[in-house]
Amino acid sequence: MAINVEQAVENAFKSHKIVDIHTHLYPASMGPMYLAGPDELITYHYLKAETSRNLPLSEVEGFNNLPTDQQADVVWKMLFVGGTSPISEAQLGVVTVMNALGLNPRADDLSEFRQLHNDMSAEDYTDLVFEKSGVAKVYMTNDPLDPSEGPFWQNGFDLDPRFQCVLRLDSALMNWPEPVDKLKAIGYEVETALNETTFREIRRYLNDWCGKLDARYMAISLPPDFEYPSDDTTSTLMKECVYPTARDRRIPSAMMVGVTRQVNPILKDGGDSLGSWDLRNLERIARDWPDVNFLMTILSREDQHELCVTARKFPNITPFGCWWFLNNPSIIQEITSERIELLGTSCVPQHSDARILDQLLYKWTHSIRTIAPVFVSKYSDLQNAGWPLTEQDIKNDIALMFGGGNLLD
Ligand code: FIX
Ligand code: ZN
Repeated sequence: MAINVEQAVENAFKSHKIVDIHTHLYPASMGPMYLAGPDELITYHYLKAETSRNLPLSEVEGFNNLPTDQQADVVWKMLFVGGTSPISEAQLGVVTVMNALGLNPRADDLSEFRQLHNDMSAEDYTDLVFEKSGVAKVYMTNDPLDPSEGPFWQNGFDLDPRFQCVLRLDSALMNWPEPVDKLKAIGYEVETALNETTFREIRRYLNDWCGKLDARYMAISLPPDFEYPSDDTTSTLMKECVYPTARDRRIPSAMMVGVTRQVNPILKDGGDSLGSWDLRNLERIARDWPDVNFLMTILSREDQHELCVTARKFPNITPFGCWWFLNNPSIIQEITSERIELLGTSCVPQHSDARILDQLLYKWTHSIRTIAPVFVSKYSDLQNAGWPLTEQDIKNDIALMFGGGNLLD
């Protein structure tokens, strides 16, 4: 008997708890790393960038130097009270969050939201957000070389098991020899020259820290001109250190490619942009390292179809998420369709990239609102083609794709 596909997809998403494989979230026990509540939410760099579009250039720096709560007041007035309707994806996100928390999104100021947040402990707020968003686990972005984060790992702290670790490599590998002093300071005898000693010490760093963190994978963000093979320092370190470590430890190497950092530095975190990547580099990487699983997210929309085709050629490539400027309904719809059509279920359709805990309340609702109709259409086609589809089939597929896929838990 034919099932009601729409209902089955809705039920599958309702009954499955999400594993969010890329976020910038941290537990309350990590003190200042934990970001939550209205002031952090409203000063998310996406919203600050949108605010800066409305400010005279001469005022942007002053705005960025204000204390966070005052910045939040400026953003709130500019983007939610005084202006036109808040229909950008980042603005809509705030409305969804406030609605989920039972707050009035047309309030003149943030006082009601601040009150609600201040009245709860960080632990209770975390429970509330996880519960309401249907998220079971989030993967962090962990950098032992970060001056705020490092001491937590050096000194120890209680890690909420809902937060899993990912070793982020940017600051240890990019712009070599900049990382040399930081690595030396924590006991790794790297040299300025990219020689055997340096490679050995970086491999030791990767191994030690993947072990300490029980890292689910290692991740790095790379510019559009990243080439492999190449004499470029980052490419050399990926080849000599990261890929072999991923292979030996049997964890994925995640590459997030296409970011051009700081095209407009005055916007700080909001000042990064993107460019297209030549995916022939990925073909060469996947061919040279058949025993390494590559989790790939690429920033340029132009590259998405080619990424799917490349993944068809190399089973050790798993596309994941609609990253950053792609995390908008029109583009998620397109990317998810082409991934399912070319790769079936062998991809991880989405991650949230949440930086502020509250964002789990909108990023997932919004993504699922867009992704669910894509699945409904594919499962309807399958049923109409004569496949005796069951509700359990759909549940199994969604549990796999939104539970981290085959490579992760
Ligand atoms: O490099 C990254 O992981 C990016 O996701 C972030 O650095 C970026 O600023 C962001 O927040 C995108 O959503
Ligand atoms: Zn990110």
